[in-house]
Amino acid sequence: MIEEMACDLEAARITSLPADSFYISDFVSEDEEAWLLQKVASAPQPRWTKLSHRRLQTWPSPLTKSNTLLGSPLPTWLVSPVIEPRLRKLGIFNDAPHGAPNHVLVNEYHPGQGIMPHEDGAAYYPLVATVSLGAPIVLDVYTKTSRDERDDEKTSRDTDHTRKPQYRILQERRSLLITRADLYTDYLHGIAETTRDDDLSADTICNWDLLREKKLYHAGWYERETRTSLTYRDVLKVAKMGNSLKFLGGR
Ligand SMILES: O=C(O)CCC(=O)C(=O)O
Repeated sequence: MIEEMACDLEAARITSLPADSFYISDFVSEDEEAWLLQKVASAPQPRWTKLSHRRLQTWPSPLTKSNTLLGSPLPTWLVSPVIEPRLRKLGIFNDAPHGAPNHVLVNEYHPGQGIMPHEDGAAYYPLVATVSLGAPIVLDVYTKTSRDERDDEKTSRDTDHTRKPQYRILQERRSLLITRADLYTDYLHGIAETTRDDDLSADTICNWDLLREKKLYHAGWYERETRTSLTYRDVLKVAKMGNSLKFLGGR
């Protein structure tokens, strides 16, 4: 199944979205999903950053204030099988400065939790590959307004609960979602803080035709369960190990 993704990225394109996004519903197997979730769960407690609406692990380390990654390898469980061989075979990171992801955020959402509309910003090459584990979730995509361009308005954006998404992407467990280019730079994305995703149909979910288990959503809704995402990115600025002390404030 997964090995035969045949590197056919075009077949996975979400055609109703602005350029570019791709959805592969069967990216990791059930065994791999269970193994990855166990790896996330077995990370030492200090690895978790507790935020008000989710918790987060940052691998290999958080970026510095100047958006620099202190160069060190990702742990092997985040490399194989997701990066090697699968993302490499898809070739999506070929044009990124480091040719492969060097940074992974692990997000965990319990029912009722989410993430406010935001953009991922200039620290990264404009490409995110997200592996979803444990349960489905809907990612909302919003058109960026001129107000969003102004940093000083960030707070009001974060508290604007009336804002309606322009597109909705259903991410099934075990799937891969790739967003890049205009969709990365010109839009915001977020996840609603709800215990149930509803109004699900071919008319409202832009990757409906690419779903693996449409029948699960035929009632038009599902109850949220704990969902974990692995978001793979390429950080543009990387400090070589020898220079890391400088970034950490050492001599
Ligand atoms: O969990 C997700 O799919 C989205 C995460 C996200 O938006 C982020 O880490 O910036």
